[in-house]
Amino acid sequence: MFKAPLKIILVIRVCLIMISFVFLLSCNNSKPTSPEAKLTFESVIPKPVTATMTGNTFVVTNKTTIVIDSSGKEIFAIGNYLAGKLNPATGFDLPVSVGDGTSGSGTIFLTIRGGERQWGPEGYELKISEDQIKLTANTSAGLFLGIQTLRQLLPGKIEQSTVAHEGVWEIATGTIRDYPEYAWRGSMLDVARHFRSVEDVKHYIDLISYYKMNVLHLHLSDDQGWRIEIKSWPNLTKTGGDTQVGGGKGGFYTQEQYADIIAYAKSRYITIVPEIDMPGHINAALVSYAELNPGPPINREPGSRINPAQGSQILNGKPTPGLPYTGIEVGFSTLDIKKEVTLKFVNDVLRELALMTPGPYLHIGGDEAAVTKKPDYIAFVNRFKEIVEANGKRMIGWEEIAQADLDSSVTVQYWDSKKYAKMAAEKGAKLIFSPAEKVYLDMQYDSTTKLGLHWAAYIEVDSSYMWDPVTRVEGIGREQILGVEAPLWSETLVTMDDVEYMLFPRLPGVAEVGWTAAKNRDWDDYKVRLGNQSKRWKAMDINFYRSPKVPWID
Ligand code: TNX
Repeated sequence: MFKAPLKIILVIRVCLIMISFVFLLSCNNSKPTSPEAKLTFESVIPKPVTATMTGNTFVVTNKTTIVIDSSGKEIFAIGNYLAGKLNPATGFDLPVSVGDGTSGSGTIFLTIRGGERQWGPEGYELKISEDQIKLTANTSAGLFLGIQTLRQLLPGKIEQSTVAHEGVWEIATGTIRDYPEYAWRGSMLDVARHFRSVEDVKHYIDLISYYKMNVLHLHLSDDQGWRIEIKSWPNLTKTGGDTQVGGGKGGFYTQEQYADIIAYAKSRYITIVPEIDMPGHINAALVSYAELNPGPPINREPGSRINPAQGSQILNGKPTPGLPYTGIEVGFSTLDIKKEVTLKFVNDVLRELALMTPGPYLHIGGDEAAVTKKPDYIAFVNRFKEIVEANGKRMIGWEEIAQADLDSSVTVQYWDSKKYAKMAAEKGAKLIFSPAEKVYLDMQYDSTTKLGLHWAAYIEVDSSYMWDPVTRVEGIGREQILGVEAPLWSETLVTMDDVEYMLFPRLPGVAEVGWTAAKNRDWDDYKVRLGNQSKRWKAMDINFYRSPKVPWID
């Protein structure tokens, strides 16, 4: 009598448990991490300090909301920036609102409260559960950098500028805690040899900020062109801005355009470091003002405009200081320290440059001054330092400035000579590491590369990744190293496609050398993560070199 109902009760019980389990699962929206989302989570570049997965999935849907912890202008801009990165490919219109992060599921919550000291100003934590993503940082810069990681946690198609109809926007759940090894992670763009429009510079800023770089060094003058408006010396751009390598029309930034670039960089937490290259690499200024030329003025009235036809006559000839130059030889021009007008020129240029640059640094070049006498060179650099400081800024120069009287306020950019790098360190200067044979991104990948030069080395993607600032120059300790910078000289780079081809795939590796501690870096691990980036570059329409060293997955 009793036995049958007991069995039935048991079966009913088991059923109930199963039903409630399924119900619980569906309530939780719990979905195990897909292999794709797992791979994506493991492929972040630069590699974060720690990253652990918890096995489930957060899905961005049209119900997802972005919530910020205060109504401050800057944090609101960051919320909108994130929405701007997610909306085009998803086709959603994610709202940004202020809240305390407790408002239900499906939120991406951005907060600058509750961070840890150890993360510093650029660190962040991403806590991803099935129903919320919480991004915490100490500053808005940290939030911005955390968002770059978040972008990389989504499928590569998220970077498309048009709706990806087949897109499923899954993110693996887990926690990422992250902060940089070096404060200076930069790239230099040479806009002197080939000019780039403001829009192109903004695009460059977006490319480098995606990999958490925070400095853009603009090489604004060289023998072939002067690219920044100096109101007290108008011919610098009127005449000196007219040329570029190969004879193209060149160009320059007005002070307003330069301000626009700086504002854009600021919104991406990037500091602009402007460089006026002196006392060598100065031909564009000598062309613009005959009185700046060493010796007697050449063949024309001071300040007169050069006839472009006269310039084209020397296109393929030897460089003649004071005449327009569109070739690629270096080291033939110099300022003359004995002329009074020279110091007026330097004073005016650096004063105007300081006034239009909110960042703390002015770069005075100082490289390859092959026709400047050594005592003059040293006197020049010492004067540059005084003038830069009188204008409230700190001087940076290429490694050769190590020969001058430096102190701990100066930063030296090492590019070739370990001797100069050491000399700079011994004088107490800080160092930025840009070893040409590793991170000169204008160097060819191998002998078949059509663009670029190869005077320093052929640099394949593994070589540009496998080095470390601390072990690079014996005798320079970690505490004197500010960070790393990848220069892109542009003698051979005409279009933005050319620029992208030289940057990718090497740029992310240099960014990782700057961000990720050496003990967490390993080529065999890195190349797999790099191989997972190409889908992103395709979605962004980036032209890149498909290095045979990398297992591309796309
Ligand atoms: C050296 S490195 C230069 C530049 C060239 C570059 C080409 C340095 C400070 N000067 O003037 O553009 O090589 O790779």
